[in-house]
Amino acid sequence: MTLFTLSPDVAKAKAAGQPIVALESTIITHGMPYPQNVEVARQVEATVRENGAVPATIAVLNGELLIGLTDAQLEELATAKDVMKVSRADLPVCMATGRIGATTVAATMIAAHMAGISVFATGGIGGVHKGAEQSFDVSADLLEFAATPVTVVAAGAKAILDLPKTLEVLETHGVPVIAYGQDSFPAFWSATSEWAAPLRLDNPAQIAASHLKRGAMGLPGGQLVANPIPAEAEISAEVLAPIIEQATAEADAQGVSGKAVTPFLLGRILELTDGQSLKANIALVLNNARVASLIATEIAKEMAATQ
Ligand code: PSU
Ligand code: MN
Repeated sequence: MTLFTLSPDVAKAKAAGQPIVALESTIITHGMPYPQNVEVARQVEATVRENGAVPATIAVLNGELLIGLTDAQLEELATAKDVMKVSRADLPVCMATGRIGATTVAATMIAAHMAGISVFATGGIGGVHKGAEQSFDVSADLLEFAATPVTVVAAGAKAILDLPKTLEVLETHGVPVIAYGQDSFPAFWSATSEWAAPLRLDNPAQIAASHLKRGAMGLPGGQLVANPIPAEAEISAEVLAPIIEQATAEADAQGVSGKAVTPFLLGRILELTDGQSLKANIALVLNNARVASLIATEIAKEMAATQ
């Protein structure tokens, strides 16, 4: 049974042992408006290439799980209607029914691992939502980190989430949360938060070494590398707090639940910040693509040396 299809570029890179960075697609279909979504997806791929790795954007088109998209496929996904938001639970259903699906962090980790890709770059991960003690809204992303051995570079988690509860769940599941180059756990639009990250590493080689050690020890699960947004692109927590509060209140009032919560909040915050949040989002995604490429390069070097 064919489970996935590698793009020609990704197949070539795999055969040559070149570093590859997986990229998710929910950020394209449910995280940003058209046409910025496809422009950003192209910029992210270019950044990966500039930093010495090969990009593999992951999505489902007509039921086919694609590891690496052509430019035409990227455009098709970015403009498609009725795209499924595909997490662990949805991926086989989306494939079995021939639909179009955009992969979340969890599903992208699963697909990357199946394709032998160790590193993945995104914007922010899903986490424990505010009010989770009532709603029980905890993203499947968190449990995926405990199960699937992929190192994910993200800018921490958004302030729409409950950051301390998100960190607690990751700790319970034995997920290494590694701040890159600082002590504080980054909060997506803000480089720092009031919470310290449990771990800190300052260079890509150490992150690669720790990824490989986990694998060699047979520990299931991956690593979360929390990479702060570049200082010049930050939006202060004070500016965002009332906007997040308003968006969250609207979601509650309108009874938004389940998978729809994160896209709803992201869309409202974009409107309420007049697009400022999108600019910051783009800057941090590009920065994550860069760091992920450096980590993937170190892993590829190490694998070549030990073969
Ligand atoms: N957080 C962001 N931007 C995003 C997402 C989360 O800041 O685009 C997307 C990612 O694809 C993530 C998914 O995996 O939303 C999590 O959705 P949920 O909270 O429904 O698990
Ligand atoms: Mn959820």
